[in-house]
Amino acid sequence: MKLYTSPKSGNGYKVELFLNLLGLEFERIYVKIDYASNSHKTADYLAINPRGQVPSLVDGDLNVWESQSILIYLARKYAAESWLPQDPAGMAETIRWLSFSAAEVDGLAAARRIRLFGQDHDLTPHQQKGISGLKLMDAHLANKSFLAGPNPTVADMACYPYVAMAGEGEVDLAPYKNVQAWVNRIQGMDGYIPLP
Ligand SMILES: N[C@@H](CCC(=O)N[C@@H](CS)C(=O)NCC(=O)O)C(=O)O
Repeated sequence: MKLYTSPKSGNGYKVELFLNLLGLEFERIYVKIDYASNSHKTADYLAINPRGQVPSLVDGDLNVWESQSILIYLARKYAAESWLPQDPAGMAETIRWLSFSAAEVDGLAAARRIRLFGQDHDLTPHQQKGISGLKLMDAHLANKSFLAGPNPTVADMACYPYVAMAGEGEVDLAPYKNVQAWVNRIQGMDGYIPLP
């Protein structure tokens, strides 16, 4: 398998983390992202990922792009069922948090992008969106070890990177004790890797 990612990409990291937790072998290929020139959107790379973004996973003849979609692919193909529960309620709960990762958690990602890559956007609305998500997650995690129940699922992989790196977008995790405990739980898992 080949994973196209970039060193600071939280979306790439969620896939790389999951691959490591599953103990799967893969080749990491870095794509040099340049937001100013879009020079990474080459014809060759657009043939793999029509958005020209990272991450993309190539497994044999199959190109999978969009990080949540890659997590689902890996879970179905290579992981125990608990990573993507099959029962209707468990699957609905898991998919809900995958959606959440692309909504409120994406506010934290956008705030980080503005700070790290100097994008000329207003930070505050993205931080506020992320904070509303952290409040909701913190209440949800009060009596749960992981987002979709007692076991880790792809939902935890999807949400983890940008929540754990919220500080890089100047959002303080200190008020969210249950979120912090969840972050620590993921960091304690066998095969855990920090952002490379
Ligand atoms: N919805 C996409 C977002 C991917 C994304 O925003 N990737 C960033 C790096 S984290 C990227 O490639 N940015 C360059 C670009 O948008 O051209 C996913 O979840 O995979």
